Amino acid sequence: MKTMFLFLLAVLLCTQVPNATAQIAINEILADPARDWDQDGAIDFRGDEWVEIVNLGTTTVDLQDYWLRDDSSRLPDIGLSGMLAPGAVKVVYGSDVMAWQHDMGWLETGFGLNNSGGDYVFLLYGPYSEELDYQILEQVWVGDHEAEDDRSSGRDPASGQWVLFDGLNPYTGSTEPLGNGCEPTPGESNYCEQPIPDQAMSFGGLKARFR
Ligand SMILES: [Ca+2]
Ligand SMILES: [Ca+2]
Ligand SMILES: [Ca+2]
Repeated sequence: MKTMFLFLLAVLLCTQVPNATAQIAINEILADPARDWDQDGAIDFRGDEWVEIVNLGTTTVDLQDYWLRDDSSRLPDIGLSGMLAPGAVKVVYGSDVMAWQHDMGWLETGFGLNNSGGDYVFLLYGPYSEELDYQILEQVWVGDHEAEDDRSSGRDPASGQWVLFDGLNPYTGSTEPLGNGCEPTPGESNYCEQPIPDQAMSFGGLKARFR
């Protein structure tokens, strides 16, 4: 009976331990830059790509042992570093990736996010591994219509759903995620407040509004 009690206590304690790696998440991705996003004075299809991460938890996280890559190989494109406070975001430019790859003595490919056909962005966790056996914390698909000039895909902070920040290059198609009319927000919260155009409101919506 005592053994059973200790076993149940152990199970309870194990399930109560918060998952410290669950706080960091991919927040926004821009795969097809047409402007100088990293502000180095040049527009570069590799250097100006960017991926933003966010700390969704309630404690500051040391980003060591977190890695990002696309779907071209299992090799990480960059190992992250620094501290990220609760609610804070951090943007990683392709030029940051290339500088890191340079320091590692690797090919300077940047993220290499596909502009057509789509691509995955992976957030990985674990100590440096020759075998590349990192834990995949998250993988985000960036579709063909998302990877167009200066459109980013981001996590809406209110709903948690992915939306298309198409303010610089409006998307009129019907493939999810749909555009929200806001410009990309590198290094800032994905907050977007766009008034709903009257012409886009349905008759039912108008009736409800003026009832
Ligand atoms: Ca640039
Ligand atoms: Ca690209
Ligand atoms: Ca953002």
